[in-house]
Amino acid sequence: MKQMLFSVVAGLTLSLATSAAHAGSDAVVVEDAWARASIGTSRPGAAYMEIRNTGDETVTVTGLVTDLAKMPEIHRTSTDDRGVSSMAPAGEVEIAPEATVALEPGGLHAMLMQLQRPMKEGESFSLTLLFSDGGEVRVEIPIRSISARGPED
Ligand SMILES: [Cu+2]
Repeated sequence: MKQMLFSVVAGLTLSLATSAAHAGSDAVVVEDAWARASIGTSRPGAAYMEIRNTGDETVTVTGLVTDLAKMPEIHRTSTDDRGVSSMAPAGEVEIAPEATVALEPGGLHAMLMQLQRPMKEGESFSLTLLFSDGGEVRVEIPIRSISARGPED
């Protein structure tokens, strides 16, 4: 009897693990990541990408980690009614099921403060997105030219 109970429990655990494979941050896909080259390290860099939630539950980005910058943070640029733009930390970023959040010039972006080395065109760096469910998504980000405006430049 004890033996049978164990196998039922084991089977249940297995099926839960299988269904969780495409839920939460495991269901996150990052596309079109790019960054602009920097002149040096005195000013912060920025990176852009599309973060798509292919799952059926909301996911929350809680932070960023990269060895390129000591203080990577998601910022939001906003423009007031006089046309003056400013930016501030965006805090946690929620992505609804089937939704895509774009990090793009003039909007949300990954701000790379305290650069540890210059961002050189043609090189790439890795950036890890941290999620509230404990998951991490690592993205390799190609560095485009200093005048790039999108992932194809
Ligand atoms: Cu910023």
